[in-house]
Amino acid sequence: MSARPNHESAVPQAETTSPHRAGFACFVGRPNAGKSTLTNALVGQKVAITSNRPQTTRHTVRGIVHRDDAQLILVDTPGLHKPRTLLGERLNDVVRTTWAEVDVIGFCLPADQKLGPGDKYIVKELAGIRKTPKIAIITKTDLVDSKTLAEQLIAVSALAEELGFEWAEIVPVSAVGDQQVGLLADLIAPLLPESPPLYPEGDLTDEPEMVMVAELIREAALEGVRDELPHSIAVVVEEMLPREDRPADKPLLDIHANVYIERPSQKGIIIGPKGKRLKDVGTKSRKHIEALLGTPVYLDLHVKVAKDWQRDPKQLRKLGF
Ligand SMILES: Nc1nc2c(ncn2[C@@H]2O[C@H](COP(=O)(O)OP(=O)(O)OP(=O)(O)O)[C@@H](O)[C@H]2O)c(=O)[nH]1
Ligand SMILES: [Mg+2]
Repeated sequence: MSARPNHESAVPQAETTSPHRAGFACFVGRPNAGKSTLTNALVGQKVAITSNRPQTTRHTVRGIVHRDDAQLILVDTPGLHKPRTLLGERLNDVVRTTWAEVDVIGFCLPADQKLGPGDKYIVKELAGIRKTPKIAIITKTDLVDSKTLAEQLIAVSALAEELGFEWAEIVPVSAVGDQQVGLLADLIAPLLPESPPLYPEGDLTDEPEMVMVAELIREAALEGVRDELPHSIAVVVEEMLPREDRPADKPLLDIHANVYIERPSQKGIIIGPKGKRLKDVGTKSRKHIEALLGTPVYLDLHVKVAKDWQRDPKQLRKLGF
């Protein structure tokens, strides 16, 4: 990842009494901790897909928060986990590269789960990054009572002490309940370096449209699938072309995308009886894609087998990892 955009794209800023700040803050934590949901809540728009399946995010996604006093570039990362495949290893590498580059690290810990070995493993690594301020973010506070939350706050604080560092802040938030999300931005802003904005006003992400479209299809495909299948799904948009011979006031965008799975036996599950499941995935994701692109879309989905792609370097490269 190249951490900073080209400075030529930076927007000049008038002198003010308190200096303008801009920089990068990443969210790290176990899979399913609520990192992407929090990123979206802060940005105020969906820039990262979310699901109740672990390991939903597979690349870093930047979400940009524009304020008068600061520009926060949030870097949502894949959940750090014990890797079982080459893909898993690659995802963990992405997380480690990211937290070494950012100005602030936000460690996300769900309020409704006891601080476990997976969390300790991550925080131990974070403790080694001395120079970067670290914020502990207790997510999903809407799911617990105040006593459980208080215990979690104490546990995360004690863990840092044990490892010989102190959190710059400890913040409980609920992205779904919109509790303290604004406060979190208020706490990150002063930790960023003095800088003019790094992205033009109005940019909420730097994700390419084709990637966002593929992600929206994957998000719809993840719904309702279980066990190993969520991990086996990958989506690649092959083509996005305006349909020819359409009147100017009735445009249509043709999108051709492939949904990859790992084994022929998974094909039937994804497609469903008489193709119903795949059709539902198409209908659901098309709505989100149309909202994103602001144009009617014809979505053509094909299911293909990329044998054991999570473990195969060649296939991984083809799928963009
Ligand atoms: N009740 C509640 N649920 C939440 C909250 N934030 C996230 N969730 C749910 O938790 C699940 C995981 O959320 P994600 O944002 O995808 O988690 P993640 O940390 O990005 O997961 P990975 O990308 O797999 O690492 C989803 O079902 C979310 O709806 C919250 O504040 N409250
Ligand atoms: Mg995520």
